[in-house]
Amino acid sequence: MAVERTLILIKPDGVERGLVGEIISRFEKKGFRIVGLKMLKFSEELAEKFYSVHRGKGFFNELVNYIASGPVVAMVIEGESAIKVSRAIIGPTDGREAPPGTIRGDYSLSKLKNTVHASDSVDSAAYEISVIFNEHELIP
Ligand code: FUP
Repeated sequence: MAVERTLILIKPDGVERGLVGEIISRFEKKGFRIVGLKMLKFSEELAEKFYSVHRGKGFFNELVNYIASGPVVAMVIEGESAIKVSRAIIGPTDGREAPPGTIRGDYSLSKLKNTVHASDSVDSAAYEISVIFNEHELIP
C-alpha cells in the first residue's frame, strides 16, 4: 500500500449536467485529499496529447472531439492506493455496464460520454497530471 496521486477528470457531459459537486464529493467523502483543482476547456491539440496512448485506435478522433467539446473539471487527488480505489469509484468504461453505485453506473449510459476519467496506472497518472497541471498548481 502506498500513498499515490492520480488525475480525475469530470468530462463535458458531467459538467454540462451539473454533476461537478456530486463527483468531487464522492472522492472527498472517501477520504482523498484534493491537491489540485481547475476548470478548463481542452484544445484539440491538448486533447490529442492527453489521450496519446489511444492514437491510432478507431475511437481516437471521436474521443478527442468529445473531450474538447466543452469545459471539464480536472482534479488531482492524493491518498492510499488512489489509482486503484478511484478506478473502483468510477466503474468500468461503458456506463451501460458499470454497476450502480459507481459514478459511471449511476450517471452514464454511454461508452464515450462516460462522465468521468481516472488514471489507470502510476505512469499514466504522472503523465496526465503533467499534461494538465504545472508544479505550482499542486499542493505539496
Ligand atoms: P477508461 O480507462 O475506463 O477510461 O477507458 P479506456 O482508457 O479504455 O478509454 C478511454 C476513453 O475512450 C473512455 F473513457 C471512453 C473512450 N472509448 C470509446 O469511446 N470507445 C471504446 O471502445 C473505448 C474507449
